[in-house]
Amino acid sequence: MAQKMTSQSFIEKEDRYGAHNYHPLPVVLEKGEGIYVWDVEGKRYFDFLSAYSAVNQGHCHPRLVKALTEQASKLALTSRAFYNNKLGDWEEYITRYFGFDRMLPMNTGAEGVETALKLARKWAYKVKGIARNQAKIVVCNGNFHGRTITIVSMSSDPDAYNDYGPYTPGFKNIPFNDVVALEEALSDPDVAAFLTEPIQAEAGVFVPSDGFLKAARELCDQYNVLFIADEIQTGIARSGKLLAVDHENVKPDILILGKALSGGMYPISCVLANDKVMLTIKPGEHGSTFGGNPIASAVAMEALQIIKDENLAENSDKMGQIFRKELQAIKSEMIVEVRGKGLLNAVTIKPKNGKTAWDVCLEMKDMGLLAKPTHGDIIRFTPPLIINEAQMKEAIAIIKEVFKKMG
Ligand code: IF1
Repeated sequence: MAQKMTSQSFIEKEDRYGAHNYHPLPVVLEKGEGIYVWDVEGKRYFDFLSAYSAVNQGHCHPRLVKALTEQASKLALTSRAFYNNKLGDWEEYITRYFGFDRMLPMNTGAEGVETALKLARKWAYKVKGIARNQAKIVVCNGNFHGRTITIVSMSSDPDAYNDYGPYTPGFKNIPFNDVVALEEALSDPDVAAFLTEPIQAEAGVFVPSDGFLKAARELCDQYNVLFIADEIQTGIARSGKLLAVDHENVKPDILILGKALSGGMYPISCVLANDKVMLTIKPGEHGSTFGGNPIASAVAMEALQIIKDENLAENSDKMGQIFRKELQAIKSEMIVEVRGKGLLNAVTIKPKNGKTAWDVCLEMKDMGLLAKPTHGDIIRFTPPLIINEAQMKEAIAIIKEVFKKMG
């Protein structure tokens, strides 16, 4: 009889045969349902990472499983060489949902960002009238937009950037949340676009000052520059509103979505824009084998409808307030700051007795709650948005217990 494999054996196998581009927490998951995941030993955990906010709707949401399996057993992929009977429905649905003229479907977040960059450059040459190959795109230090060569070319994080050159030119980095630097950068007539995350997530959940996004929008209008919002992580109710730009009633010219657009079922991303931008790209000038396939179309529509039907933006806002209030009340020398919006939150950790954020995460794992440290001293807390108050209180009790133990 085959013996059941233990966590350790799965970890050793990945370590032996996989590339070493990750350093995961030592937990091996095999099942997920709602806000919970289970490891191969059958232990249950609160998932406070949600696959980096892809699983906003909760693990294996029954409506998403149904949408995926029904469409998978009928028609999975046609390519865009032919029409399919789902893509138009999704395009109509999502453009009405977010209020744009058109949508362009891709798969991963990085592809969505690349698409937005290409659109901005096309627009620069076809509409704004920038001289060929001169267009610049302004980005923020501390950004995270993905891992392609072009995207890491604008990264200020040495881990993402170093040893991947030569780099793609055409980017200008400025500090995040700095209106003065932004105006100076945008006043260059060769600037096509300003690309930003409305809240810098990977950098450690940095929420800009109130008014920054609005000021950025106004400056983009003033200098005839496109405002591109990367809401791959902040969007789809994560920050307590449908989009993080909604906190300041700002509408981007180009909106990039990914992650929770599929509720974690499948890699789905897209870019939304109005005619004047989107129609600058003509047939044959951009595309993807899988983008806009029938499964993605069916899953994405259902994933967005769940957000509305289950009032997840409202719940995210409410649960986020409880989370921050309770965590800010913890008396621990290790907690430097608790910050965030909705259920996109982070805690900055000061090491104590040689114990770091990593050790806090290990301790939380042992107590049944999963979260991951970033940049050595920050822990992000981003549970699925379906978490209810009783569950949130239970999770907070675990976190309190851990800090009580560790000081
Ligand atoms: C990894 C972090 C999260 C993103 C924004 C585009 C993308 C991402 C705002 C690219 C992706 C990821 C990728 C994942 C870890 C991760 C991450 F830890 F780096 F910071 F989410 F918090 N724009 N974010 O956050 O999307 O191509 O991956 O689909 O390990 O790289 P992708």
